Amino acid sequence: METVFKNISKIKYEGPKSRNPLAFKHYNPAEVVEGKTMREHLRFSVVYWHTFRNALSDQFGVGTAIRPWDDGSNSVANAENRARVAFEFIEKLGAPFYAFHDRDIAPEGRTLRETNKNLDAVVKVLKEEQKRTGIKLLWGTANLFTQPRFVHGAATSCNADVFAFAAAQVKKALEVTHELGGAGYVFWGGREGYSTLLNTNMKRELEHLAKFLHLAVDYKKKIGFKGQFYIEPKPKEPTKHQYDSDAAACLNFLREYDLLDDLKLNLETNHATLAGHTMQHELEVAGSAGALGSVDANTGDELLGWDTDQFPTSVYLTAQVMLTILKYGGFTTGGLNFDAKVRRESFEPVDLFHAHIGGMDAFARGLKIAAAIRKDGRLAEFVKQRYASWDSGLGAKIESGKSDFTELEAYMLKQGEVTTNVSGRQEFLENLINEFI
Ligand code: XUL
Ligand code: CO
Repeated sequence: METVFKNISKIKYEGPKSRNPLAFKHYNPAEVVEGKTMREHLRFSVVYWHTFRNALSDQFGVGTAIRPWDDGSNSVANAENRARVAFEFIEKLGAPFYAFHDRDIAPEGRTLRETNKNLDAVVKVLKEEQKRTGIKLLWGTANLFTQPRFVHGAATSCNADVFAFAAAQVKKALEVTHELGGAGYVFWGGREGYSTLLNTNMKRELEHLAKFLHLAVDYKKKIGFKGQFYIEPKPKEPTKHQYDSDAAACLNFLREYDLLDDLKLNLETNHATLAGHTMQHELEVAGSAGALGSVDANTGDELLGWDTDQFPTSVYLTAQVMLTILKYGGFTTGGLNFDAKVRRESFEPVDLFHAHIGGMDAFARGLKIAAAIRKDGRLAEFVKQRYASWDSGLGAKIESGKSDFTELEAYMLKQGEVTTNVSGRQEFLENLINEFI
């Protein structure tokens, strides 16, 4: 099948000198970096919601997107056709994965039964297209935030019936993700938070969220779904305070409710920004806890304070992200999922190609730069040396639990003062990174 993008041929790697806007300059899928191909390292994924369902509206204006294949209706036939177009796009782009919310692939019906039937019809098409193209599902998820029933949240709603509806919806979403061979499943708590504490029993809501996730883990085991579960941190939007606000808060929640063995984190760059962190910080927090699962690869706008979900173009950012991902051993089940949309002004179908090519090239460069920094070794050596006082003598004794306050006091009383501090050399290190960019 080739219909919609007939004027665009398969996107190829042409190298850094190419001036073809519809070619990769850096993403060379078969090129080996640190023993793995770029394709294996980066595991790019196209998101269904932004790329095929986002009309590009904003707070002040209606959607601008021109999508000739979409008849604008909520019919199942339109959804099925859209699914085939989506695969044509992903195939031409050469991304190995995609991700979806249940409600962006198929329309909601009048009842849950009808909705499930709609979903089954589109899943059948997705299954055929996955088989035809070899494109795989990185993760599935359920939209538990758009429909008005979720006004007070889903698992954390004050209304037990809403919890039940959300459970039924996630049950079905897990079944279809399993059927499509999904490598993972994401929980993003769209409205799991609060707008005012005046009407909120926070403890009870958190317990319900934990209960919900435990029930999902139980069901996953019951159906034999082996994909990885992830929780996706975000501090605000749409609620004023989301419970899963950042990587540290998520890990604390998972630990408190005995869920740490079953969920890793799906970290999103723009969410890190909203939380007042860098993406590298979030990756480091997750990585050091053994919970770095997957990445929603986008970026925000420094001048706008909301979740703009832009495609990543900063090589400095991608180099830092890849440096941390490589440090923690690279992706296993996860990948770089473009949870990103084109700007409202970029309304033509070809813009979808430009945006993804740019993001893939930015990450391919980031990967190459990170690998070069690691090969050079000076950065890692600097960090190692910085902690050298812990490798022997008193430091090693403290780390191994063989010292106590009495000994440390005696040691310091003898020394009188600390005379061994050296510079952190931040500027030197920033210059070092720039040598590679
Ligand atoms: C919302 C967001 C979601 C999740 C999946 O900000 O990032 O699209 O990635 O529900
Ligand atoms: Co996301």
